[in-house]
Amino acid sequence: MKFGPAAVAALWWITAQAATGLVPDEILVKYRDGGSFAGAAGRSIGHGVRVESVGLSATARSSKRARNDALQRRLATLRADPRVEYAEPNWYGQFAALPTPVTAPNDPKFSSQDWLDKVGARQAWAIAEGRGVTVAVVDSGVDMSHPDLRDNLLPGFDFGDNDGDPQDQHGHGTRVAAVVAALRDNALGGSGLAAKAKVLPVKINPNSSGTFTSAAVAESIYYAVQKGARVINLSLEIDNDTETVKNAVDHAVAAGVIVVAAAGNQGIEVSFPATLSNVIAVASSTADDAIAMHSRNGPEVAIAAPGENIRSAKLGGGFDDVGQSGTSFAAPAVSAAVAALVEVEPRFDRAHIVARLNATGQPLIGETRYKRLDIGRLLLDQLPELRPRSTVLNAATDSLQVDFRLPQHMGPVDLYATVLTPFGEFALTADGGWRDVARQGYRPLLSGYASPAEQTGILFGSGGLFPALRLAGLPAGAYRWRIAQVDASRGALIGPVVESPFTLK
Ligand SMILES: [Ca+2]
Ligand SMILES: [Ca+2]
Repeated sequence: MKFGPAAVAALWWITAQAATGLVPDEILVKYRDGGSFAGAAGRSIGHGVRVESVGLSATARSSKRARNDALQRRLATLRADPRVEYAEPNWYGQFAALPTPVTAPNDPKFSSQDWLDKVGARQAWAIAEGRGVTVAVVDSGVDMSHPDLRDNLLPGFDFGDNDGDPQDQHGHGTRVAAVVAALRDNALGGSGLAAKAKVLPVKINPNSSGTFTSAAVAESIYYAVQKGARVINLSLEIDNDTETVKNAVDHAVAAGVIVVAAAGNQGIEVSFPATLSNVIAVASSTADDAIAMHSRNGPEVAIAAPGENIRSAKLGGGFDDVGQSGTSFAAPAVSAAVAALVEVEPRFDRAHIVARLNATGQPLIGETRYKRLDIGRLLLDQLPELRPRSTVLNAATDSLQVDFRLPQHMGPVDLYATVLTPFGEFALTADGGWRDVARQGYRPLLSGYASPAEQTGILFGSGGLFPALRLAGLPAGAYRWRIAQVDASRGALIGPVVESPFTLK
């Protein structure tokens, strides 16, 4: 049996409308002979289309109060007419203003934290700050009574001294923790990038030592998973690859934890554990968006973040006047961004996150394999939620009903829609046809879809915005429908918005 494109045209149509916001029943038509519309208002122009008004240099706005699913057919017919220069749907648009960035916080050292505005922090703070997300900082501990941190600290553990108090005696972990979640707008010190996230301090070094063992790192990772961390930050390098740490990271990833690791400093190749393929390896960028001289680099790096002259919290309660540098401070910026992203997109895994980081990141000078973190764009590009009411449908009698929630401030994105059938995956095309994904890849169905305000409702079906989806004529079998983002410039998949099965009987 062959998958018949005609039989599923209705499915495309509804899917496309769901994602696009067409003005129902309206088509913009321009004839090659620009004078064709003189006095044409109210007249039929054939193909079941009536001219509603004429403007835009002899482009007619045509209207036909007919079923929505006939529009695509009308478009195709009009386009096939040799007199017609073009015919297209009348798309809705939105004003292009972004959510207002939060005003500068009152933290006195914020003005010296240039990197925060560099990565779009104040745009991001209008959307998410890692609320409800735990970031484990596997490090030298954290200054547990630091006034700019303590309210965001969970009780942790000290695997360096094997006690229950992860009090930092070195200073490194306190700085790293403050990059993630120093308290914002508390009139004290500076601000973290995800100031609503909680930090789980896990100490790996004995007392104030600058060294630690791979065994302590592995123990800390298992502990962080057990304590419910969603993100684990590893601003550290180990002299050699170790199976013990690799197994711990594999365990964390299998548990759905995102592991972020510094690429390492003062060397050529990326150091372990950032070399592991299931962590997010972070390089360090400069204020000018070059790769920092101190940063290691290589094919394992997933993203860069500012790592030069980063002012952060100090042992004993203060905040730096002079910044420190290193991939140690770039990694926690990414951990914070991941914490904010999973607050709004809890289903995202490493692959989605890395793709989205790069799709929304800023270009680097002299490095094209990955981008520099832009958390503002990362969070603005939120995705719609679609949820089908039933997943087993009778082709002859049922229609697919889907609840939708379009998030506020969804930034302009490129979307594709496909149906995965027993006969392969088919991508919907703008002209209503189907394209074999296996042969032709993912292409955007539409570009620049945006949602300025949150909307909820039934997308189609009884009481919905659009007519019921008619399934009659489709062969029985297991189907999935998907709507996802693509990076139109590279044709790459950024991540599924929705992937939902349905069975046709
Ligand atoms: Ca201790
Ligand atoms: Ca503060």
